[in-house]
Amino acid sequence: MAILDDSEPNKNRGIHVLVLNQATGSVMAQRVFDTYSPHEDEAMVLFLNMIADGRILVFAIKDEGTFQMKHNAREALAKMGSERAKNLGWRDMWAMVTRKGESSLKIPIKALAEQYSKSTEFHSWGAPVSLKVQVPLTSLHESQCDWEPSKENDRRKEFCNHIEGYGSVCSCKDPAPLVFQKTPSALLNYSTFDVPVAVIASNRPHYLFRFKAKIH
Ligand code: MBE
Repeated sequence: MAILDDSEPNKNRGIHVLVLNQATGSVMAQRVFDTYSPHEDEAMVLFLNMIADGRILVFAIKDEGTFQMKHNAREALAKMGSERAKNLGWRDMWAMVTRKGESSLKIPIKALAEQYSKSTEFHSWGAPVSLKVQVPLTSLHESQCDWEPSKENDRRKEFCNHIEGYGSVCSCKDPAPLVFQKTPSALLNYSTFDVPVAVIASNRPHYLFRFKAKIH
């Protein structure tokens, strides 16, 4: 079963990242960062940082993934077990499967598999790479946070077991609230209520969760 097929040429250049659930193998997030272009490497680092420990990550370059990939992003990939990230160059091909390591532990992480092929001259690409790797699944219990039982946390568990990339919503230690007061008391003196709000996410719903508003 293919979990990603992106064979159409001239589309989705850059570093592709798939996040798999370590207990079920299902795809929890899929992104592509066009690290040929500026600042996409910064977005990639932000994304990688918020992924829960233990997730399985699959990386692959399509076309070009290094022209604007700066030190921080290379370092982030190296910390996740890549032995090649620091030297990846123009039109090199690269793929890696790794497990997101425990950020708190300072143990070096080894990738489950990594392959690299060099572009030998400016006008050509590295030869295709191919990885074959078997990843043992963990138990469901091990794969999720142990939030205290509540209706809100049941919803959180359901969401966070399926979708990755919403940061603090799925934080084990201090998760963001899912339930909001309808009318925050600080707004009671405002004269306009019941304003309809349209939320449009198109095909990038992860852009919706941006910040937690605090009203004092
Ligand atoms: C581009 C195009 C793009 C492709 C990108 C990365 C270049 C050719 C010459 C130069 C720069 C870019 N140059 O081609 O093929 O479609 O995404 O390379 O592979 O500076 O001389």
